[in-house]
Amino acid sequence: APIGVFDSGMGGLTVLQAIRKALPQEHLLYIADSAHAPYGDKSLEYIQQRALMLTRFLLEYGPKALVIASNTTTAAAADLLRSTFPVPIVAVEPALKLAVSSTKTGVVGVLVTVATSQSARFATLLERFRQDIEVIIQPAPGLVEQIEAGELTSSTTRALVEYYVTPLLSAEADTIVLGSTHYPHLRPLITDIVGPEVMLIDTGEAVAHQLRRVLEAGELLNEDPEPGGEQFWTSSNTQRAQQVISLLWGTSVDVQQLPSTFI
Ligand code: DGN
Repeated sequence: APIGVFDSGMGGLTVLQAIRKALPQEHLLYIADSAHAPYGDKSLEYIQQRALMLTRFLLEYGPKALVIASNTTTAAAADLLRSTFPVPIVAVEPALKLAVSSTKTGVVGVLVTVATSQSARFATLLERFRQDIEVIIQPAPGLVEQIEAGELTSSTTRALVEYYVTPLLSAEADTIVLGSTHYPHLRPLITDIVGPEVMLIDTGEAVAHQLRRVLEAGELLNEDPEPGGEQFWTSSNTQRAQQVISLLWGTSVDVQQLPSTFI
């Protein structure tokens, strides 16, 4: 059985990459819900409706597990999905725990979408860490759009990143949590701007390991020695998605259209 992964668009590919590395035998299904991206400025109800819809589509393939490869969707809909569907669901959350062990100045910046920054789930997460370190929350509207357009190094993208990281650096943050699965696509650009001494932390690997533990616990790991494949869907223009996904995934891939009943 496959593993279903979804995001508002291209961000979850950073998680998919980590899963591919940790679990080379598994067959992976991926939906980029780009027709509805970005989720970061949508309402809670909107994001929940999309999460329910995409999950219903993936369930048609009889997956053994699902991965919510979006911090925004986790914050808005992880509890709802878990209480609605009986399949194991692995979710992604800004990696504050890793940040606590990395920081020396005691100041950590967190780049997130507006929706994540306003969510109750994120507030709860923050409370667990605020005693130990100073956490500066930096909502970063616009970055997801740049990545969706495949603009990883343009001057507009650079100007946005500079604008968002400047207050973090002024406050002496030495660690920046990439709190949206989109942002690791900008790792080279961000490193170029903040310098190599600032740690950038994302959650792809942690999610892949968590998925492995879930599969092991349920005796669901694929023992077949053949490497697994990937299937991609988009809710928006397939040609455009094919270009951007191929760019970000690193090899040329086929992208199918999500059936209209799920868009
Ligand atoms: N990639 C998602 C996240 O991790 O928050 C969604 C970003 C978005 O669509 N705004």
